[in-house]
Amino acid sequence: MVSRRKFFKIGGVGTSLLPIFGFKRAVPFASPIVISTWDPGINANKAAWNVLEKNGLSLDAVEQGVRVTEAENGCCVGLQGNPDRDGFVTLDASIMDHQFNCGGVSCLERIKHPISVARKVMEKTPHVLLSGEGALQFAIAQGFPVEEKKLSADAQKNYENWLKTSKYNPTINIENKQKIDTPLKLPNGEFNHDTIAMLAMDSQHNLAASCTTSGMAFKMRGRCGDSPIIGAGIYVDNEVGAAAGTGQGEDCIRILGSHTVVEFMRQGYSPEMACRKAIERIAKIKKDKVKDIQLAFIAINKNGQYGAFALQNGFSYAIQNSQIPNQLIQAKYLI
Ligand code: SD4
Repeated sequence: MVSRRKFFKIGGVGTSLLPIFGFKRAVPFASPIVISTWDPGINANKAAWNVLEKNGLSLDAVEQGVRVTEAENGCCVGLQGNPDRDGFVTLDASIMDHQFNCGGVSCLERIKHPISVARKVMEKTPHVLLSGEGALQFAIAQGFPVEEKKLSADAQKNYENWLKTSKYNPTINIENKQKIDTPLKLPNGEFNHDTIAMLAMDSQHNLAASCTTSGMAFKMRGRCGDSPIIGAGIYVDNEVGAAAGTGQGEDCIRILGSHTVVEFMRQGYSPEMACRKAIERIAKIKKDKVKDIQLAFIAINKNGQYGAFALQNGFSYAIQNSQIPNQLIQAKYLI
């Protein structure tokens, strides 16, 4: 058994040796571990950790974790999020376990916990993704309560504001700029956001990922982002690692971002470097339009090492493992 002190020592060496030795366990596992996107990740991590510290499954942890954010007061994830340009809140979510089982829903309306519907898609159907009316019918058949079609007070205000011009220019993570100029704090002190993605490794060293979002504010009706698309919004390969993306969904889909990050980790890159390389790929594609978008990734590898990287300043992620208490970290960024 390796002592804690020794762990940190070996951990440092292990990190630098990783590109040479690949995944030959240069470091002991730092598990359990949970990592999630943006400031609301702090509260979500607490719920995930409750599962992980009792030797629960990473799959349960990532579901329970993001359910907190889906229900959180004043948070834009879930039914409290901003609507599409026709005034409907449409939700995307996905989940993936350590055995390539995965499920998702897109454009789901009036269901409080799309992440749990995504899990049912994974467990109860031969499919991976259900969308729109069909997803809703499936949720109802699975016993999920249907909520009233109603915008939250904040979303109503935002929508009315947007209707004044109805300019179709959906930009993701403009809050990135707001956050720096005029921080919008929630009553509980956390920053508002429309998406949460989470990765976890449990004490059995099994990985899982989840993501849930109200998507891009004032999007076209029927628009589906990266979050429910396996390989784009989330990806898990239990031999290598797990990754998740947030930000401009269309650009994440373009490079199947989360899968790309996992493949970079397979090549021996650290989680942070793997995220960075995926971001660099997007930057190269977007050329002079790169400043118009935000995109970020989080990742953990099979050794329990974690990392993140963003295109622009303003991306935060929450991390907790057996050595590090739950905390928020500002990610490094490219431009
Ligand atoms: C989407 N990727 O719908 C999501 C939104 C997001 O931070 O992650 N916002 O495109």
